[in-house]
Amino acid sequence: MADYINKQVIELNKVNEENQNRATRSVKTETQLSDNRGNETAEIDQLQKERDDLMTKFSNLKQTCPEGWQKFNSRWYFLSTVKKTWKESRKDCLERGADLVIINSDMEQQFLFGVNKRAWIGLTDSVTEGTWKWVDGTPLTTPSYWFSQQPDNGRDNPENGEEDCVELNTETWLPVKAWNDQSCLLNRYWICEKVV
Ligand SMILES: [Ca+2]
Ligand SMILES: [Ca+2]
Ligand SMILES: [Ca+2]
Repeated sequence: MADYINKQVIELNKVNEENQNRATRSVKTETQLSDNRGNETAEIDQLQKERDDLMTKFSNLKQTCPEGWQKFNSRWYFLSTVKKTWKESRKDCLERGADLVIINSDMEQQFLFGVNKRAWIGLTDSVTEGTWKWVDGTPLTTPSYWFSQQPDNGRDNPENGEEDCVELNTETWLPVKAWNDQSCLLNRYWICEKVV
């Protein structure tokens, strides 16, 4: 009988010990899991940070180098390298997600004068003779930068034809006196403008 009881006690102790071991293992596993979770969270944070850094770099890159464009006062300007009629020039700008340049200030006028090319700008009186409108439909109000005697609509001489489009003539004239109305069918360089 005593033997039997002893055996049972030993057996119970064994079971007890095993249970304790199991409990210890389970605590260890839990710690391990929570450590892993911690590592995963850190890894996700790191990846998100890397992604944000790359997004910033990418958008900076986009801002700094569209081919052939230059930035001035949060606007982008494209100066063509070939010459076209006013209408074809405008079409090219629209295809670039822009439009022919609209000049809003002395600073912009001075800047554009600096491109040093005879170029079309986005101003025309082709709808109503003598009523100048920008390509966005707004009427020309001050400031305007006509050369003296301009606009003259080809001196209103029918032999010269109508002059309904505006070129920036930077060859010899003053920066703030550089607009000339010209026949829209002549080929000129052109300047596109867009907001980025
Ligand atoms: Ca403008
Ligand atoms: Ca005209
Ligand atoms: Ca003229």
